[in-house]
Amino acid sequence: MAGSIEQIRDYIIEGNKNGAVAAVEQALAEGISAASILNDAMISAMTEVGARFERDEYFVPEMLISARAMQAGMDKLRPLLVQSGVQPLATVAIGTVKGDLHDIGKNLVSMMLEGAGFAIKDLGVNVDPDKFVEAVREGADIVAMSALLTTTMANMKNTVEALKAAGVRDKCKIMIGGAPVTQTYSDEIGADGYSPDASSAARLARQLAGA
Ligand code: B12
Repeated sequence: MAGSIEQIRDYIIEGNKNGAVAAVEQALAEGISAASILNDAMISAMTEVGARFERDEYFVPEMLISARAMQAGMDKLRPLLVQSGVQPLATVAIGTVKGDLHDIGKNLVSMMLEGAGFAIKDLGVNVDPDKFVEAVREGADIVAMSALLTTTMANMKNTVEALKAAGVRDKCKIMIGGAPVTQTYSDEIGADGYSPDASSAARLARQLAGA
């Protein structure tokens, strides 16, 4: 049993997508629970991938390849997790702000958050502030915004203002990121946190969710 878990973990860390899917199927056939596969293999693997990134042993391409292997495994697991009533840590509504079409970093953050045990509602790119408001009304606990252009960063502030105006600011935590974004900017616009990369984003989200 421990062997299958170890194998899924290794395949994800190596970025072997087909191997990860086959190992998840094997683990399920052996009767290992979806919750155990999620916690002991998927989350554990993505935590290790994040640690390697922080030690400069992995870079964005390696992290993306591992995250894709994790997601392929998650596709098998997701329906079973829902069926067995496993609760995510929290729901994150993530999107690239209005006017901005860059989504590589946003997608990576999204995958790392899913790998850390969060449910993801991906709003895509060029996301209007009202769409974030709607997502919070529908139950998102965390709003995660990405911006890669100095000109679109202002829409992070506009989204915070829209959440306030709609009376839902206190129903969610707000985290922001993207190459031009800083902690100072996060403080300035009244977000709850900033992180510079996908691995620290997962840590920040856990902290914001109190997990
Ligand atoms: C790829 C790219 C594009 C692609 C985007 C493809 C796609 N699907 O995303 C295309 C070609 C479409 C593009 C278009 C443009 N681009 Co462009 N692009 C880039 C480039 C080369 C790489 C960005 C990237 O993907 N990086 C890799 C990812 C993994 O890193 P990341 O996005 O920074 O994300 C990490 C962190 O920032 C963080 N993070 C990201 N989001 C979030 C969110 C949260 C919540 C958290 C916590 C963390 C977090 O975690 C991520 C993972 O570690 C950058 C240059 C650069 N080196 O950044 C220019 C760049 C961002 N682009 C730029 C420009 C100017 C443009 C255009 C205006 C060009 C034009 N004249 O048409 C258009 C704008 C289109 C639009 N409206 O958005 C400028 C921005 C300048 C500025 N300061 O405003 C840059 C910096 C290039 C430059 N040096 O001039 N671009």
